[in-house]
Amino acid sequence: MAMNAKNMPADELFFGHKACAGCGGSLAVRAALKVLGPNAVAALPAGCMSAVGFNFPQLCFANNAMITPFAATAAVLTGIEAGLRAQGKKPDDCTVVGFAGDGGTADIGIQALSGAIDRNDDVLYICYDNEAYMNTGIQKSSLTPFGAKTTTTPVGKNSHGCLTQKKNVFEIVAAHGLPYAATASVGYMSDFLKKLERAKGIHGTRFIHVIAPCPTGWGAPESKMVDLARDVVDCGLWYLAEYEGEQVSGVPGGTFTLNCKPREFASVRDYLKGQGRFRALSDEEISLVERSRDAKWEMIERDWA
Ligand SMILES: Cc1ncc(C[n+]2csc(CCOP(=O)(O)OP(=O)(O)O)c2C)c(N)n1
Ligand code: SF4
Ligand SMILES: [Mg+2]
Repeated sequence: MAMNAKNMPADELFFGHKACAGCGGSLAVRAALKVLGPNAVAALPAGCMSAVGFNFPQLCFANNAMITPFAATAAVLTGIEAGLRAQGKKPDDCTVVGFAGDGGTADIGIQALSGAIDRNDDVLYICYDNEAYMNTGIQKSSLTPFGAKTTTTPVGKNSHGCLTQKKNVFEIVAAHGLPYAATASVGYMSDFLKKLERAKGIHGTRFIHVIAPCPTGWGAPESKMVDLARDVVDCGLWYLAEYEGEQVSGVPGGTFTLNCKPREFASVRDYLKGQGRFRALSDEEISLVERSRDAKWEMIERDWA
């Protein structure tokens, strides 16, 4: 039977950490390790999850875990996997997994990630996306969405928050033709667990991009984090999808699958206005966000249906 939020193992592998209450990133790491099990070997770059997880003498991982330089998550995964192989360990027994933030993945870590995919190293890379550099005080990354207020994209008389669009890392990664990639949300836990199980059972490089709200950076109550992680999917600003490369799907170029298509989109305005970081958005800017969502969905329905 597939794992879901009700039957997932009670054993905790990531606990006692110092994350803020309501942290979506820590929920993603905790859930992923329940699927990957105690033999998983984890690598985490500089970022909130390493900052809250490795506080000497308290290591908050029950499995093996280490911190990597900010840029080097995927390169360190490559090294760990080679080391385990040299020791005669079977990849099925111990998944090598990285947990990196949006900055650590889409900005400084993208070169190492691209290299690991190019070599098709047998590793699972999970990007927990809280949409800014949270650990250093909420600076913009290339996954910060249009309009969001951060300390480097302030809101004031002459500035309107983030001016750039969120980079599509899932499609950039899929364009490499790797065995498996997926998007997920901590608000759709059963879907996330299913994708983790799927990724665990595949060899070669796998990638999961999970949206993981942050009360501190998003300016919303911690009790609303799972709701926001659902709302962003329901209003169409984040889609749940999978890519299976040729070696898994057997189809030249691979296949994309959309896992959830809202019959009618929930309100983008309600999603945005529930967060302090978007409070200054004008009506015109909100309709710009809606138009860009609609253009994206037209592409999805045309190309992936
Ligand atoms: C080479 C280098 N540059 C900058 C830093 C400082 N730094 C540590 S964590 C961090 C932000 C990480 O952001 P993200 O990857 O999105 O993870 P989050 O903190 O949001 O979980 C930065 C800039 C560093 N550790 N190393
Ligand atoms: S700042 Fe955000 S991402 Fe970092 S620990 Fe707190 S809630 Fe989690
Ligand atoms: Mg981040």
